[in-house]
Amino acid sequence: MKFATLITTGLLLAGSALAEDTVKLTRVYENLETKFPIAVVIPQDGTQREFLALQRGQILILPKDEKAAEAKTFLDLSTRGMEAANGKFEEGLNGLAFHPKYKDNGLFYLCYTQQKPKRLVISEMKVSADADKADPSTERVLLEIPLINWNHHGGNILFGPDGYLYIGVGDTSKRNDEQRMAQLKAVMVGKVLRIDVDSREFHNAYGIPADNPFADGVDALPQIYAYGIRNPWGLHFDDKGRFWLADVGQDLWEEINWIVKGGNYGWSFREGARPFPLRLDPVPEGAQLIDPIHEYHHGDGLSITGGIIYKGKDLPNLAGAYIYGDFVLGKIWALQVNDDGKVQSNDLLYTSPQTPADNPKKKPSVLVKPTAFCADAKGEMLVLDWNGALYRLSK
Ligand SMILES: [Ca+2]
Repeated sequence: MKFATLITTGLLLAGSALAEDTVKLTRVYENLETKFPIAVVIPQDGTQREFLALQRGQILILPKDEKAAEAKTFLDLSTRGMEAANGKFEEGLNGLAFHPKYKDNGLFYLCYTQQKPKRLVISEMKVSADADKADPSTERVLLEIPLINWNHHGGNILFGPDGYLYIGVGDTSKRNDEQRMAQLKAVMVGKVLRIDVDSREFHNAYGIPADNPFADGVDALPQIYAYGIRNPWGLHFDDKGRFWLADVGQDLWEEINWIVKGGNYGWSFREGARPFPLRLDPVPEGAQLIDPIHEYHHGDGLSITGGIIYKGKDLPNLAGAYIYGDFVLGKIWALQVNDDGKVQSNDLLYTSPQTPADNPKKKPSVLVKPTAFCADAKGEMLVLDWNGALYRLSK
């Protein structure tokens, strides 16, 4: 009842100031408990099962019947103590990826936070004899990355077309990259990492791809694939092999980047495609800072949630568009980009009903806070909402 009031008020207050939505969000799985969803991932095992990862440490298998009131629990790590008391906003389970050969080896990968000491854990686990149940006793920790704050650590993981595991790690700074981590190649925070989970070279846990940009580990950690990243949220490889990464901005600009091997994406010398005014030391000579392919100002949104290329059939107008959103203001856009990275169009598709805060300095309450954009088994677009709902983009 409270929610209904909020929505009505929001719509009334919103008035004509908001652009008209060109898509709808249709609620799906409304009878399931889906608090704090962070990803829907489909393993390449032919079953087309949709695995829903929840930030509090559970992985559910979404039932075929979208009206069902129960889902199978594939894994439950909710008693692991992933979050600190003040960490519930960003800590927890942040990433899930299935091995490209999951069908044969039953292996999948998790990225989650742990406390005392605060760290990001990347681990491997195996399915049990029951294909719908993971076996937590098989867990094998690959990598642990020390963190010094509860926020800005990213944590999305995915396999690239090369079969290697990519890990997006934020700068672990509360603000301003105070520790100057993002440019420092001696730490794994503020980076995109790439590791070979099939190798046992590194402490017998994983290997370093021979063509990683700093594979020799001299003056830079060999796990690093790209750097100068603030808080990556939303990693995606498209069919053309392009690697999309949304980097959450701090004061003014939210970014969409195309990541290339060894690339330096600027933070904290730059925020978006401009100098970051709070960093006064000079950019090292010869440094090549790569600007985002697209950015938006904090007048339009406050925290980017990266998405994926739309490949479904229901919304032909969106064919080939990169669908992404803003977590704080509840917006969804479609970005069309040339092969050379030049933006052709950026259309606002949807704006969540919202209620302005009493205090104008505070953020509004929005109904839909997108945490991820994921393809369902038919290739249609699911929008995951941190407030606890799943939606499908529809006409
Ligand atoms: Ca950047």
